[in-house]
Amino acid sequence: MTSERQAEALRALLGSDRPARAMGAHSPLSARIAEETGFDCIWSSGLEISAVQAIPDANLLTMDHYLRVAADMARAVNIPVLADCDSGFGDVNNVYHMVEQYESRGIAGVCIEDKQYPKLNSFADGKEQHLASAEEFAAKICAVKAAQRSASFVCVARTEALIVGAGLDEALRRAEIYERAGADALLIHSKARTPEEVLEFTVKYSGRLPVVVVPTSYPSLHYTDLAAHGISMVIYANHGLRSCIAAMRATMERIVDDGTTHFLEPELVSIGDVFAMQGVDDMLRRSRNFEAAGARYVEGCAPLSRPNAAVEIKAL
Ligand code: SPV
Ligand code: MG
Repeated sequence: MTSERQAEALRALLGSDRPARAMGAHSPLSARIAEETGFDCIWSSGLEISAVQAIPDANLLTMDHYLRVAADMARAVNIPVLADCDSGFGDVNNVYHMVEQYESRGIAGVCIEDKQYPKLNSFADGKEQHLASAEEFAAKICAVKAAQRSASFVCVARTEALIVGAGLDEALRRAEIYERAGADALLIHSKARTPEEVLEFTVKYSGRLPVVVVPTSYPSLHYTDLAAHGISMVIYANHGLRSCIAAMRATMERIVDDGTTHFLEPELVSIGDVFAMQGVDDMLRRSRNFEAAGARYVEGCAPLSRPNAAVEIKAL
């Protein structure tokens, strides 16, 4: 699907009367599993992408790295990819360049957050985190809107006001400013252990933008509560990654402890399952068809003009 079609699909999800489910992913494989499971959209997670490189989520990777992974995922699935773009990889010029690149690589929309560059993951303790000024961040939203080619491309504005302890009023003030600046949706992030402050935000927010939440630290929030509070999208930002780590650890520990992989086998997916995820059967069928077509040319039967040959191979 083109970036424009993907963007339209993401917009439709944000405008739908049921909350959309976005799944955090860091590779085409994880994105494909999310799609197969029934998620509506992929969250190209900065935390997951940096974690699989075994480095902190602190803008240590370049934009090109995040872009390549997001684009690889967009190639592998038919659902839209919303890219976590941290604080925009720099200033307004970086944001403008970023949108040109992401949109041209099939990404449906970007999410930028109002922390200063370089950002640090919202859950990292041990360093005080600071907001960019509302003016500076509104300028970045303007840069997104100016750079996008398709009217449907989505800009999610994420406020970290609650994360840095600036309070609900500041979050609401920023939500209003970001909406005026042209954002298409608001992400209200929180690291509270319960959903109260996020739900209070949804009650007090009187704007018209769809609201997006990331219930990592408040997992008790149920899907039905989202709808009741008018929340448009929920992002399960890191659960795929965390389950991979748990599963890999358990598997590797068992191999060392048991001295054999025999007892593990029933718990693992088969190599055939892995091949299916990779599309091995499709590839082999395609190559057999091409080889058969090639052989027919050598045998000299029914030589075809070039356009006919293309049609014949496409139809195989
Ligand atoms: C991410 O998945 O990278 C996010 C969400 O931005 S969080 O880790 O909660 O900041
Ligand atoms: Mg992130």
